[in-house]
Amino acid sequence: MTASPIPAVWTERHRLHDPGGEVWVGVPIPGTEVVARGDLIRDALAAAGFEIVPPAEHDPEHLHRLHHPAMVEYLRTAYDAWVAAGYPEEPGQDRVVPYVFPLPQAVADRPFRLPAAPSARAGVYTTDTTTLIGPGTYRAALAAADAALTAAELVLAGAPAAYAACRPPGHHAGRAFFGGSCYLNNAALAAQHLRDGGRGRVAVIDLDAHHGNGTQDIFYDRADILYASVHVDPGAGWFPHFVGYADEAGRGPGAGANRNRPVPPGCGDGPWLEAIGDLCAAAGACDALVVSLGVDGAAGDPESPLGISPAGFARAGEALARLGLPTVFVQEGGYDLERLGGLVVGTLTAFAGAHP
Ligand code: SP5
Ligand code: ZN
Repeated sequence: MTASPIPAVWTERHRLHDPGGEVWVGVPIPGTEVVARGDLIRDALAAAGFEIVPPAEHDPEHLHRLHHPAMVEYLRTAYDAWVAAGYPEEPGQDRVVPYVFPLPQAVADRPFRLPAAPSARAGVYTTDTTTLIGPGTYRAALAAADAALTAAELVLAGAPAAYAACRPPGHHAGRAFFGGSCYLNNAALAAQHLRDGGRGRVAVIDLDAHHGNGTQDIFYDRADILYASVHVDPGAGWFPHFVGYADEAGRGPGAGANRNRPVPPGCGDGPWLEAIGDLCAAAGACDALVVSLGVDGAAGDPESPLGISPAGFARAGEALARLGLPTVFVQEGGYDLERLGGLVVGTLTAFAGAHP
C-alpha cells in the first residue's frame, strides 16, 4: 500500500495515563478507555502505511485560551495532593476519584469555598466518577493536546488533512469541567489553533457516539466556531445524559452555531449518515474542519448501541471529504479493541480517497 497523504500525530506519552478503571454506579470496574487503545491505533496506522509524526511541545499557557486556569492547575496537582493525603493507604484508593459534588442548587447563592480535603476537591471540576486521575494523567493529557495542536499546525502549513491520535480523549472536557474519560479538549484546542492561524470560520463535526458536551460548552456563545454533533440520544438514557438535545442551538452571538442531531439507540448506518449529511450541510460555509473522530458508534462497541458498520464509517469519511476543507481529525472514543484500529484507518482512508 502506498503512503497515506494524511500524517498521523502520535506519541507514546499516552501510556503515562492509566486511569486504572472507573467507578460506575458506585462499583469499581475495569473501564474501557485503556492504555492498549493508543498502541492499537498506532499499529493499525503504521501497518496501513501512514506516516507517524511526533507532536511538538506547547507551553501549557495555550490551554488557558479555552480552559479555566484553576481547572488546569487542579489537573496538574490533584494526584500529588491525593497521595500526600494518604488515600492510597487509607481507604486504599490510588487514583483521584470524587465522592461529593458542589451542585449549583446547593452552593450557588453563597461564596464558593474551595474544600480543604483533597477527597472533596475531587468533585469540584469533574462531572462524574468515571474519570480518574493517576500519576501520569496530566502529562498524557498535555501530550494529547500537543498532538491535536500539531495536527492543526500541519494543516495550517498546507497539508490537506492531518490526524491526531489523542489519548486521553477530550470532547467531554469543557471550559471548567472534565469527565467522560476526558480531561482537556483536544478538538476544541485544534479548532482554536486554526482560528488563531487565520482560518475565518471553523466547523467541529463530532462523530463520537456520545454528545461532546465539553466542546459545546466551550463554543456555545461563539459564532466563529460551529459545533455539530451526531450522537446517541441522551433522552434515551445515554451519556452525557443532561446535555446533547436537538434544541440546544447556541446562545447570544453563537445562536445557530450549535447543531445537535441525536439518533436513537440501534439506528444503524441509514439515520446516522443522514444526520451527518445535515451536519456537513451546516459546515459548508466554513474555512476549515475539525473532526472529533470517535468510532464508538461501531456495532459491537461496549459503550454505545448505535450499530454503525465499517462501511458506514467509510461513507462518513467520504461525506466529510466532499466538503473540500482543510481537515484535522482528532481521536475521541472507540472501545472495541478488536476493531478500533481498522475503523480509524478505514475512515481516514475513505476520506483520503474522496478528498479533492
Ligand atoms: C470519550 C468517550 O467516548 N467517553 C464516553 C464515556 C461514556 N461513559 C459512560 C458510562 C460508563 C459506563 N460504562 C459501562 C459499560 C457497560 N456496558
Ligand atoms: Zn464516546
